[in-house]
Amino acid sequence: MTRLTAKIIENVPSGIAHLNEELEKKIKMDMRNFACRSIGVNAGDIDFGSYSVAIVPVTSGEGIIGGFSRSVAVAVGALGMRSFVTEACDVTGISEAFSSSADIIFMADDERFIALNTKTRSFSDNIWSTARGYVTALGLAEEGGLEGKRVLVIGAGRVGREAVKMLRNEGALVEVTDIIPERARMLESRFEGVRAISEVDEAIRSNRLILNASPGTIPGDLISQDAVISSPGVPYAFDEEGERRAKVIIHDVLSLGVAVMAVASVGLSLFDFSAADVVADRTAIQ
Ligand code: 2YH
Repeated sequence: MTRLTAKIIENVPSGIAHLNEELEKKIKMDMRNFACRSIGVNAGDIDFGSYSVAIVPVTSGEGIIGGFSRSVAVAVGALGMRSFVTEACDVTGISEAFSSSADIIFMADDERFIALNTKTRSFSDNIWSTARGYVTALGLAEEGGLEGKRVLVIGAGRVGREAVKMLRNEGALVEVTDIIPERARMLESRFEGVRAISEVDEAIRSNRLILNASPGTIPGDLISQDAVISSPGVPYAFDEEGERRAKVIIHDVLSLGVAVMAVASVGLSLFDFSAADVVADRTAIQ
């Protein structure tokens, strides 16, 4: 899985207003409504200002990513929740968050990035939330939604696999490709309506709807005119030619996934976004 770097996320805090404007243009709603739509709740049912959200920096593994916690705090704050980064890291940071009566605690190590609701025990995971958000965004950007339409998923890693399942649940026909062909074939054998594709260039040429969950670049001359693309993959995959050809490219490096995590962790969703499912799936496929 791609690890974020300080460089990749450096513009998250200053770019949050622009991201909201882009969402309004591309999917006709702001980030708060987008996050609520992603998990199936009404924005009006959540009193955003009543939530206090702590972000705890975590030093384990490869350690702190410069600007990560602050970027998460800014994205959560943009929803209207009160957010702060704890002064202490790790376990001391969690204790600081609890003693400050935080309702929700965000924290990430090298494997997992989660939000825990301290009051309700609701729990959300960045992998699930990112897939959920980008599938939702694709459906909003495509006129008439995704039902019965063919969608190419590039990358069968953790986000890609979740996205394949969600797209099938939305009634899309899914083509999936990965540099490790076995990963795509595994999804084909597990889910009806999913086809593993080994010829990636041809797959990109012949699909107008694309969910890119890979870290690779996508040459613009492969992208079909009027393509609708939802792209959680980092780094950014597109060149000027691709941007010119595509009708819409929805992409950001952190905030959209965080926004969905925040709303999911409130605990009103009827969705089953159990983190256990994400973990079980990972061990089954790798
Ligand atoms: O970027 C990551 C991992 N690849 C997991 C992401 C799941 N989609 N983790 C962030 C690590 C943050 C660091 N521990 C910090 O600054 O607190």
